[in-house]
Amino acid sequence: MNDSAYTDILYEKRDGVAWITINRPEVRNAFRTRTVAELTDAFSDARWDPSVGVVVLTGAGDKAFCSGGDQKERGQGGYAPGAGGATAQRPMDVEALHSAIRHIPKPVIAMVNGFAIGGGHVLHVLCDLTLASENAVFGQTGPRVGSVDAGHGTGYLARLVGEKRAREIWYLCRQYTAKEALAMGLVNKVVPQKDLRAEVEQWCRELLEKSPTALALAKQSFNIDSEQRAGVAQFAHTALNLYYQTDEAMEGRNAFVEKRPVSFKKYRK
Ligand code: S0N
Repeated sequence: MNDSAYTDILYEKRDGVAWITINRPEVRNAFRTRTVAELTDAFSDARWDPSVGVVVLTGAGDKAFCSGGDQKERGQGGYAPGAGGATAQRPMDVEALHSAIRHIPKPVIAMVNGFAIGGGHVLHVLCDLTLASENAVFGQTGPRVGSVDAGHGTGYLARLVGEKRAREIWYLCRQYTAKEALAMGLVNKVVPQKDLRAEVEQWCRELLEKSPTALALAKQSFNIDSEQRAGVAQFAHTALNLYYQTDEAMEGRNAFVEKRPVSFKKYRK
């Protein structure tokens, strides 16, 4: 894909840093099939461009980093195939994006400037480092909207915050402040929103001074312990697509889109 063809993201390479920005602020930077394809493509470009030493992932505007899968694109059976261009007829492949973030042998910083929710929360969890603004909000929503990332989304989160906390986050679907996220080891640093970009740029400068090969080896070494989860992630996304075909999953999605309370009671077995 040619980056000039991107419609859902902004992609800019400057002074050794690749800035990847989800550009759908009208839906709190929710990703649709096309967004995921573009993000994966940009990560691939950054991986192979020797001028890039660090990648920053963020969301456009001052309200959201990313609110996960676009619930308006989601139907019975999952997300609609990408429309047009290189993404035509391709299903949403979140697992490929997760893999791209994990396997690019360069540090990836999540610059969380607002809501990091659902699948958007999983994206920041998978980045190497997270720098957040004071107004950032963190959380999963899967069991409320009839969706779950049972691959890295559950397993890798538990590595970061521990099993009890990870289960709380997924089961209760609560929202957590930036201060709470910092206390539970979910983010590296919290700064006022007006200082966030400067803080990220400072971390990038420090990273760019370091040996790229040592950084790559460190990242790949850290990844080894959780790599067994990659097989589970493939399985989990296949299972998720089956779950999306159920009336139970659609109840969660429909309640969000129709702005009404959700009712799962009849699905209890
Ligand atoms: C982000 C939230 C908390 C923001 O609340 P706020 O500020 O009150 O704004 P709203 O009025 O709710 O939203 C403003 C406009 O944006 C639309 N919008 C927001 N999020 C989405 C979205 N995800 N999809 C589509 N539209 C969205 C609103 O509808 C509204 O538009 P208008 O004004 O036209 O009504 C709040 O918005 C929120 O909770 N959003 C939903 C977040 C969510 O449930 N995301 C999906 C979560 N999924 C999972 O947790 C598990 C699954 C997973 O991780 C995954 C794995 C593989 C593939 C996909 C996913 C996936 O994420 O689904």
